[in-house]
Amino acid sequence: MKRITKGWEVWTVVCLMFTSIVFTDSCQADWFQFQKDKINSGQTQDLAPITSPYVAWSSFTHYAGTHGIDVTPIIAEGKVFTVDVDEYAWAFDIENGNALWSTPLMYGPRYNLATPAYGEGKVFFATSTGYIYALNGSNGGILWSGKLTEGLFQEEELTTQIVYTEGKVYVGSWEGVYYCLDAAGEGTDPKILWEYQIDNGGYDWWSGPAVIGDYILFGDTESVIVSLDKDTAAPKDDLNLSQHYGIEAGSIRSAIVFNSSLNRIYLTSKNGYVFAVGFDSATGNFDTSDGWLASAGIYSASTPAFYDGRLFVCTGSFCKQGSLLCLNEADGTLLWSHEFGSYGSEASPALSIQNGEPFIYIATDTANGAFYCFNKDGQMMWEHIPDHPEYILQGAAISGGKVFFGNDAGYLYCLETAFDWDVNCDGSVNVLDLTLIGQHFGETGEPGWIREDINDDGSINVGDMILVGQHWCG
Ligand SMILES: [Ca+2]
Ligand SMILES: [Ca+2]
Repeated sequence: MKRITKGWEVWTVVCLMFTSIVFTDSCQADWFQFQKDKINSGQTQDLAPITSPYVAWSSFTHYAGTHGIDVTPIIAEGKVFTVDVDEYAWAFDIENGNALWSTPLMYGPRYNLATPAYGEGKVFFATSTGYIYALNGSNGGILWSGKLTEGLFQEEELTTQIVYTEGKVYVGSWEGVYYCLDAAGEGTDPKILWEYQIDNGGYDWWSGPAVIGDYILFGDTESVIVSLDKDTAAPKDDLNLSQHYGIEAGSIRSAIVFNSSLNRIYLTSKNGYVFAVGFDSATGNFDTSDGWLASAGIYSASTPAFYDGRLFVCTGSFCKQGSLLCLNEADGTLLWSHEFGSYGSEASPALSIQNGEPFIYIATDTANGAFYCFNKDGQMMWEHIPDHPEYILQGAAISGGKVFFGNDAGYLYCLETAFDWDVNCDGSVNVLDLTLIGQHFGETGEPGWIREDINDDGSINVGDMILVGQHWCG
């Protein structure tokens, strides 16, 4: 008790001396669409928390039955955009989570799986009722909109993520049509530039496109991937993965990611396979003499992400046990896996590259769905279960030291690294942190062995309390 009293005296002095907090902004890049860009790279050089995450902000959208937010957030204009179960489109201030606008898309409620995309000041949304919308990113006003699909019920769904690039918007439907639209629209209507229709099968959830050079690539429910001219839809090449590899690949629920150094694409299929296939971005042709096939063991809907010879991918779902896998990018052999237990993850890994090392961000699809950071060797850096726990169907967006995700409770979360002096990682520097130091006052150990040793000198003492005082925010 005496030690705590001593600490309080010191705190009183330093509190009078220091009244302001200094924050340093880290570099902030945008995350315009699913897995960040038109090739679904899923990686950024921006920082993200690798230790001590805290909820910088959380914002509620809507919740209905068992669903809330089922798409990955996207980042542009200093805003975080998402769409919820009631088909409300939202923009939140990236710094504080304040709702800047929300726009009811007219034909909800149905839960949406199409991650929106941003381009030229517009946010493009596709819905499970088959409508496409372009909203003004500044105020949420609907610039143009219209229905694309013709079927009913599930046949009505626009099912894939949206990709925007160079004035064009791409999206696919359950009933088997891929669309290319003019981002400018036609008055208040959509302007379709081309449609590509298949006779058998359709486009499964999340089987979004990649635009690589002059070509657009995507996979279908019959395990066929195609390469088309992105401007005309003229077919360039196709590959039936089941036939080529002599397997039952199943429907493709993955987008395609491109490694421009190796001239390879990666994707997964529903029956638990991971594919690496050579792709010549100059000619638009697949090169089946390059690449490999790996078994992921169980269902996957995850779009892989890669960095420096390692490929990361998730398996499982709310009802299927699954893992985070790391494969050798050279030959598809398993380097490590982290098992989740009776459930898995349908997230696509998002990577933050820090000092040349990838950190992997994913979430789990279970009732207490958690958000995770792993390092490249499979060590779990942290696990965060939201204060409104629910299933987390999708992955994350990363920007400027923050990581963003939504869950089925209808909450959008922003996690950031807690400052060293925020001992209990609650986002405030106050009496609670000072109390924790007081409880360990006088203890010694390895430098920084507990968070209370803020100055990493191996002793819990006045020096640590001064740091709290210097950053006091009440
Ligand atoms: Ca605190
Ligand atoms: Ca210390």
